[in-house]
Amino acid sequence: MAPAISLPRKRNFRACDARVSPARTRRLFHRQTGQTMATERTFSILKPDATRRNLTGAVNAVIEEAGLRIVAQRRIRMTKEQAEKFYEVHKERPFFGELVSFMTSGPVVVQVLEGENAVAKYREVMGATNPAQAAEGTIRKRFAESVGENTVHGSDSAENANLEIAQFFQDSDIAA
Ligand code: 3AN
Repeated sequence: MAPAISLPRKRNFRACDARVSPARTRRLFHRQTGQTMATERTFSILKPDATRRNLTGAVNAVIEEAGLRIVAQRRIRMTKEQAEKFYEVHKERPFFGELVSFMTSGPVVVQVLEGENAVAKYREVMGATNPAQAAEGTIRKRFAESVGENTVHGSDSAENANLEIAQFFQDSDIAA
């Protein structure tokens, strides 16, 4: 599990850039230490195994308890084309067909999450890809059924977060 994130208290920071768009990260600059603290956005999907088992509220509670804010959310039925585009990076992997078929097997909830270091924070809250290896208290440990049907997706970098958010949301869909 990633180490706990420890940052100076927020009131010591001032915003250098007040606008947070999917393509940008607001950086708060600490005058005394010169450190920056990032208010980031990440992209999340509550997968078909979560909607099928009526777990979207339970998963959202874990997300919110971790201090992440759900600033955009929509329940959709992903098309095969959307799923293939979204998981294009995995297209040579043996599980690609199975993954696309699972992601289109039922409704999903696509979300934009915002918070300090949201990308890393959400990865920590989700837990390892394989629920058998996920840490106690993580979403995948608590709810995931298998490595394929593992309840949630979260972006693995700020750059990918921006690309993934842009695939499903416009700036005007996001209310921070
Ligand atoms: P993560 O979602 O933890 O970033 P990735 O990016 O390695 O994991 O994999 C993307 C998705 O592909 C996973 N969330 C999971 O649904 C699926 N997946 C990964 N590895 C396997 C596997 N060995 N068998 C079946 N599906 C897999």
